Amino acid sequence: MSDEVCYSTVIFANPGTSANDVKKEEETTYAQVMTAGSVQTVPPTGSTEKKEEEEEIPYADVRSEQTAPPPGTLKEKTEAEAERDILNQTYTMLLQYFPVESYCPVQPGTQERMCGRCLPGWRLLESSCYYFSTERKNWTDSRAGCRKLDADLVIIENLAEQTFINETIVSYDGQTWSHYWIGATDTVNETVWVWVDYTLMTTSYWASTEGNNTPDEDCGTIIKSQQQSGKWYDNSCSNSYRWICESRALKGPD
Ligand SMILES: [Ca+2]
Ligand SMILES: [Ca+2]
Ligand SMILES: [Ca+2]
Repeated sequence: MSDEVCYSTVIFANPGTSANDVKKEEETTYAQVMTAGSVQTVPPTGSTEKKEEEEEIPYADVRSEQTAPPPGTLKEKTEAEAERDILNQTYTMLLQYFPVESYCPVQPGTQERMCGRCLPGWRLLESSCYYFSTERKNWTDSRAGCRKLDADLVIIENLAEQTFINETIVSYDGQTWSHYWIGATDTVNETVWVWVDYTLMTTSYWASTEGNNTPDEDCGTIIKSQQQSGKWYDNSCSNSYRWICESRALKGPD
């Protein structure tokens, strides 16, 4: 029954309208008829000729109506395109500030970029990256070298970090003895050791008798040696040693 054509005629008669007027309106009014699946216009009763003519006309618009996307799909496409444009804009801006070439080198085999959490040649421990130099410079210039790479001299906060750094320098090259600058200094207040981020040194791994300021030593190193590798020394900041940088690693996949 729901597919049957139903129509109704509604006449709003003004107060005072005579019965004849109502009748007149009734004769000339035709109604829009709706079925469950389509909308059709029903011509005035009695125009049989026109009805037949309409029936002969093929449904010329049917094909285009079938191929046109539903309004919902069109809206989703427009939204997706807008989102794509925003993402492209964000990506272009990121390329200006993020060193993509450094962190995401093109792989020789696939020619695709692969991003690492650290710069190539740096070593990762938890959320930090570490660089171990082969050059030698004084403490200030070593620190400047780290800062150029968006890093700073290493801050050794716990035994895990201390062990990792010691194991790395022990296996780093064939040298049996070498000092590496770390980010500790007591230049401002003698015997008050602070890190390069201005935090107070609360955990330390000094060699025995070290941290002694003898004769005038205000910058910290970690030593690679056969006897006491990994121990800390205070040294003259103008000495030339290797150095260790630390930077925050890029966030990896969870
Ligand atoms: Ca650290
Ligand atoms: Ca000192
Ligand atoms: Ca010393």
